[in-house]
Amino acid sequence: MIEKINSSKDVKNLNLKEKEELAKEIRKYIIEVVSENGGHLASNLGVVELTLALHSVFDVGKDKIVWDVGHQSYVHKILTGRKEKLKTLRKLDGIAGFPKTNESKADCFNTGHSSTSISAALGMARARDVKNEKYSSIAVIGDGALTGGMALEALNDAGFSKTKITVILNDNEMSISKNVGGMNLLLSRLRTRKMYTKSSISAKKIINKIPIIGKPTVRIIQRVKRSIKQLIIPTMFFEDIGYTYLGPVDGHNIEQLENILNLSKRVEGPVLVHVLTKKGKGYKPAEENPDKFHATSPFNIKDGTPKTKKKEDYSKIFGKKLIELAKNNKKIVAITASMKDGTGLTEFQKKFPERFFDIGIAEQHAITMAAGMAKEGIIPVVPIYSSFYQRAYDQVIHDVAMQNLPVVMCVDRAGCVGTDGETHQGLLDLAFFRLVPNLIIVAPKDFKEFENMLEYAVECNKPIIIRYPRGGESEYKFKLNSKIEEGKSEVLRKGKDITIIAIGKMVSRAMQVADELKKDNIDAEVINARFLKPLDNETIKDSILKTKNIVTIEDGTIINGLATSIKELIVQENVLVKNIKCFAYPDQFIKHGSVDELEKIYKLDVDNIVKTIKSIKLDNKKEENNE
Ligand SMILES: Cc1ncc(C[n+]2csc(CCOP(=O)(O)OP(=O)(O)O)c2C)c(N)n1
Repeated sequence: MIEKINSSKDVKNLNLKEKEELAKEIRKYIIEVVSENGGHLASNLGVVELTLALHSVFDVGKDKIVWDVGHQSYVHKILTGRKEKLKTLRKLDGIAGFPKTNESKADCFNTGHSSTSISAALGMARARDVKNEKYSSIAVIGDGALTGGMALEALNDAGFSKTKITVILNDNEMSISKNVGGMNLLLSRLRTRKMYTKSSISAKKIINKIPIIGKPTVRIIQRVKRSIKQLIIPTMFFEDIGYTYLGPVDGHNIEQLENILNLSKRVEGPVLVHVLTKKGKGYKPAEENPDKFHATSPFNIKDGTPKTKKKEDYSKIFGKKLIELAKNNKKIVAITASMKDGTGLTEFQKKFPERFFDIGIAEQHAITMAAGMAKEGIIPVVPIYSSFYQRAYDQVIHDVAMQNLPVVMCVDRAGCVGTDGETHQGLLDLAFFRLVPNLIIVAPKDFKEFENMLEYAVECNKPIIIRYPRGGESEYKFKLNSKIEEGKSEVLRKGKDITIIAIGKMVSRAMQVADELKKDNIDAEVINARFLKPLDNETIKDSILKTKNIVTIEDGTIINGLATSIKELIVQENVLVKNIKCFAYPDQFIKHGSVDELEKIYKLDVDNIVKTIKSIKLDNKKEENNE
């Protein structure tokens, strides 16, 4: 069946049995691809029937479907001409793991960060009305994403607006881990009303027989539904805030899904369709461990075991060290925005359940709540991925930094993250946090330094950012790990020809580069900056005065990070410099690919850095000869 499918139209032409067969084949295909390439498995397996029904009922392309987060868009990609290309999923120059408007007209809006879909779909619906056009605007949002502030802001606005918009609530009771929060409680009450599903479907059959579709019909539907529901469910939250609520419906029954979606088309104003799905559906290991298979590295299909053994990574080191610190300091608490596993807090929760807070996909709330706790003498530690810290920028400024509150803000997945692509790259945090007064910003060169920094952070009594990369430490083994002191860098290697200043993960690269240069008799001094803020002006200045040649290396954007800090120092201190070369990512959004591939492309690998440095040294020698 899957061979015959190249577009939505092909799906529309299938009968129910064929669609059910297609669903099976799509599942098999997605499992094959993700087992090779890695990616988001469980969420995609959960939306196979829902996606088929959406493509059957709506005119995808003309009608706009916004996929919240977008990690569940593989089925949609298969149905919109990207079936073969799915084999290149998340690979350099291959198709992305999230919707991309430049990949297909069927992807009407880019997503990656949670809880944006209702806002975007409402925007498109309002644009439609302003332009007096006709199309449907649909947001497909998970129950996890519904815990995010943005989603609630948009629900609030859309419900009141009376704008025609469809919100499909894909409820699988899971965020990445088990979903949390009051919204989830509300949904669990709605979920259990199975009786209502049946009666609503039969009510729908009656309504479908009414020939005239228009305002009076819609009003009748809404009145009938409301009166039935008010009897069964005491408070109909969605209805009360302006939606026609349809459902819950079995998200793996294509016929019922098509019926309810067709019904939703006839309702005027905002409508919310509550769809119950199973995360990981159809693949036992994913059904049993939907959290592990939310996003997975390549695995063996037979039993779901990973193809390569996972090594120690920064998140795990973080979790272990935090437990050790928390044992001795009862004031330490951990806060996660729905990323318990990803940030390494699973064990912490088990050890200190009363000091662990999963607050939903709500980074803004996480930070302001942490500020509140810090104000009352608690030491909150908040690990959030770099790109999701973007969400909480104002909270870091307004609630933490401005009040100088000691919140330990751990920026996980900082720097280039690779295959998740541009929405998930953590390349901007050094730049945007550097602007904020009062913040201390540090980045460790290896696990040991990370542990030391964490220890320092919980004791420093100031707002502090610790940024660290995805994955493990580099293979370079450092001999030195001196005590962390505020604003003090670490000179790892003495040299006279050139000063290499690096931060975080790139410090090991600097050492490798220095080793290579030595082979050519270039004697590099290597400084581990440690603190981007406050920068160790004194040590860096002394070194530059000696070598007059500077190289900076960082795992972030070229703007306003380490490179900019050093350039500012040079100007402010009026230091005479012969050469300066800065290695960082350019001022653009960086696509998906492996970290190694991307580092080569952006000339951040050892070979390229060495080549560039050698070229400037040759220039120097020429200059010296001329002199
Ligand atoms: C702002 C932000 N924070 C965190 C994440 C990480 N994240 C990706 S998917 C996800 C859970 C989404 O759950 P849900 O919306 O229910 O979708 P499901 O995967 O269960 O279908 C999280 C926390 C994100 N993408 N964006």
